[in-house]
Amino acid sequence: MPTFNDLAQSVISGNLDQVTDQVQALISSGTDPVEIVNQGLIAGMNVVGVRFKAGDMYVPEVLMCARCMHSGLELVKPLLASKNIHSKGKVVLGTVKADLHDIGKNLVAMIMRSGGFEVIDVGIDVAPEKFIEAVKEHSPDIVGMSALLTTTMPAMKDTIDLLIKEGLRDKVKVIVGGAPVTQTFATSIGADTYAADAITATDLCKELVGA
Ligand code: B12
Repeated sequence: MPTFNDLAQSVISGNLDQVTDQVQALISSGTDPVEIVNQGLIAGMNVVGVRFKAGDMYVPEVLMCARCMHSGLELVKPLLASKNIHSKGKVVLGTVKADLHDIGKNLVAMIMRSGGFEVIDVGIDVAPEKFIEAVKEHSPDIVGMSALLTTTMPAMKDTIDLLIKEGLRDKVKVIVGGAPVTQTFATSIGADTYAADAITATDLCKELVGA
């Protein structure tokens, strides 16, 4: 059976077949899907992040790693989703305008669903107006926004400001996240809360809806 480290290494090397085989082997052996994600897939992606920043990896290689991550997540998804049946609340979740990073957002969606939330994933590069449209259409309990770039973080504030302008701010709770986002930033833009990872995000959402 592969170790978590083997899986992380396969993500780092962008080897899609190997990632698929190893995730499947870990699932078959009864390994906790949350551990496969955290200790294998995310651990690998964290190393990719460090190397990318240092200039040791380039965008095409990172995209290969992202593909591996995506396929791995797709394999564990059904296991996570089957854990809960009753909806604890509805979340509209998206990556903000001009930001195309979706791995973290997808993970948050997956863990929230496994925690019993109905998640409406509005995708990437979501303009404030599109978030508002989704709020009007779905009447969620919570709006979740993800940003991975310092340049796109202000779009979170723009979205909250538009919620206020449209008279919708009191109807939803707002949670924000993504690597550059902090609690201080979240507070400064008027979000209800911030979480550094998908599991904390899900726990905080339960608190926000009183579940
Ligand atoms: C993968 C990646 C890419 C991929 C994205 C593929 C995809 N489908 O997502 C590609 C190659 C396309 C890419 C492109 C770019 N990237 Co990039 N990318 C990354 C990288 C290496 C990993 C991000 C990731 O997926 N991490 C793994 C996931 C699981 O972690 P996460 O996203 O942080 O999510 C967790 C938490 O943050 C939290 N969370 C996330 N979202 C939310 C939402 C809510 C509501 C909550 C509560 C919590 C939460 O929970 C998640 C799970 O625990 C990071 C490095 C890093 N350290 O973050 C750079 C990084 C984010 N990228 C960076 C840059 C500069 C770029 C580009 C501008 C590069 C370029 N010159 O073209 C472009 C911008 C494209 C765009 N317009 O968005 C910089 C940003 C610098 C900055 N401070 O702004 C980083 C930090 C790399 C670096 N150090 O230089 N990138």
